[in-house]
Amino acid sequence: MTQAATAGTLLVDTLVAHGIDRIFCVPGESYLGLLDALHGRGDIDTVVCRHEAGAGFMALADARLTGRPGVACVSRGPGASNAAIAVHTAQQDGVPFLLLVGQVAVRDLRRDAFQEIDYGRMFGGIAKWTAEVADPARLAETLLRAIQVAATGLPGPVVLALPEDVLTAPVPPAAPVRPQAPVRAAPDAGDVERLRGWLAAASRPLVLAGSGLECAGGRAALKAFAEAWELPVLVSFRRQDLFDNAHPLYAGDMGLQNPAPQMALLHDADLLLVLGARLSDITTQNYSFPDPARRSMRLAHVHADPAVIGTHFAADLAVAAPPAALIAALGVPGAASVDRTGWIACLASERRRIAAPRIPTVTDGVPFEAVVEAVARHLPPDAILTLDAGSFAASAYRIIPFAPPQRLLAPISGAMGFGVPAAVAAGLREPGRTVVCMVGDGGFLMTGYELAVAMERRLPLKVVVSVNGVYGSIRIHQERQYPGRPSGTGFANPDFALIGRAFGFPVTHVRTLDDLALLPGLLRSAGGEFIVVETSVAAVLPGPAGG
Ligand SMILES: Cc1ncc(C[n+]2csc(CCOP(=O)(O)OP(=O)(O)O)c2C)c(N)n1
Repeated sequence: MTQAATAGTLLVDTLVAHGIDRIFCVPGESYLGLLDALHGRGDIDTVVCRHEAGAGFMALADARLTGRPGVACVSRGPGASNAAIAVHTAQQDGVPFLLLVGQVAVRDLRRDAFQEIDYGRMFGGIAKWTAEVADPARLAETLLRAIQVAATGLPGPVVLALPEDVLTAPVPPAAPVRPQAPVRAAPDAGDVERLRGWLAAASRPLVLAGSGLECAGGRAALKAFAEAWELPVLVSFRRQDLFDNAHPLYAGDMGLQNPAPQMALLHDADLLLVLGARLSDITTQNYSFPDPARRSMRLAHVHADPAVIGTHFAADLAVAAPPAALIAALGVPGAASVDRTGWIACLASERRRIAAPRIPTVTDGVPFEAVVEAVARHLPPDAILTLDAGSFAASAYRIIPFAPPQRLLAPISGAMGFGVPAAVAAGLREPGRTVVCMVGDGGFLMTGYELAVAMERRLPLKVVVSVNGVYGSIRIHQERQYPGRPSGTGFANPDFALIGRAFGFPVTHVRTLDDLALLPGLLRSAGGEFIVVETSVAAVLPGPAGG
């Protein structure tokens, strides 16, 4: 049956015109008009999720893989509340995200109608922009702005509330909103010349690379730039996949707490060139790096969004342009005059020291670091690794030597529940690649049921569940601050093997270090694998074993 032109169809046509070929949803009666507009469409894949947090996380992971806004559709009130974690994560991670929320009918707006929420107030503090389309005639312009806001500058979440009667309202037959040309900002020629001089003269330069380089060609541009100019590269928090970690110029990542000897070395840099990263608390080690009172270190900050420059540190040179544009403008260096070999070697050897596995001897299970070490050695070169939040993940950030095109999908926000949905989205987006998810028992029981989507779509995910019966990260903090007084951090577990089987996965147990010999085969297998690791708690707690 031919579809009458409604605001719902205009919306879907506009998403498609912007290259959006997949949306993630949990249905609601508040947006039946949008669901109907999706009916029978071959150009957009509707992924039906089991919880709005899962839908939102899938949309964020998809956005990180495509560079386009991820889209989740959820119902009003309860649905939008469940999706809030994804809005927060998109904001903290700087990921373009459109959350489309069904809303009560226009006549009931602001009457405390059934399941009504004023989304401007609800998401005001975490969304980049929130809008409610109360007039179908304003849908097109609102969509254009929503996509533009989500995707430009520092990308982020946009929430659109769509009253149910607006979605079904007829609109004049019209072409979908056309994508506008990309907004290009170019670096100032004088700044480029100045920076060329600084880069040529620096004895101890450092590049700090961030999400702004997570774009088509960004990683290749960073590599070519670092090699041409002989620049060691640090990556920002949880962005290890921007640069080959085995490259002699790799200097490591900015983590939750970098070791003091490494920080002492980094403070010795005489030029810090920040490319597409925000200088936020973790990346700056709680605003201590660079030293705000630095005397001998120059700071050049390059970011597509001027609003993130100069927030905590006065830059000596500030460029509001995409980092890849600056790299292109800098071109190639003249003849090298400064010998940086010693500096580069020091940074690399410090990084190697940090990355060396430290597997303690314990008797209460497998130290998860041993699992990570095995994954590090056998991760296929095309792999996408998704990490949930938890103590099990700490060594993955340290040890796994990511190398493009490998990808790491892990939220800067530290949101639990991201790992499994992100793996599902990655499996859908990159069917030819190996997708591995590592998740704790706590995190798995938050969103692990999204494996139902993997089952439905026959995605051969490799899911590694670290089972230790505690919210380990929090138990570690608790032991440090309140030794011997565990409270609110332990729990009983279901039988994870049964859960894995219920979702159609073959299950493998890892109970001893010897069982890890199975891992290479499991990572290479053609089908899905569900690996249940009986993880030691003693290995990570403060004390003789955990250190
Ligand atoms: C949604 C959410 N709730 C709570 C937290 C706080 N938190 C961070 S890590 C963690 C424990 C994770 O436990 P688990 O998944 O079992 O992994 P483990 O730390 O034991 O390895 C908690 C509760 C969080 N980051 N996100």
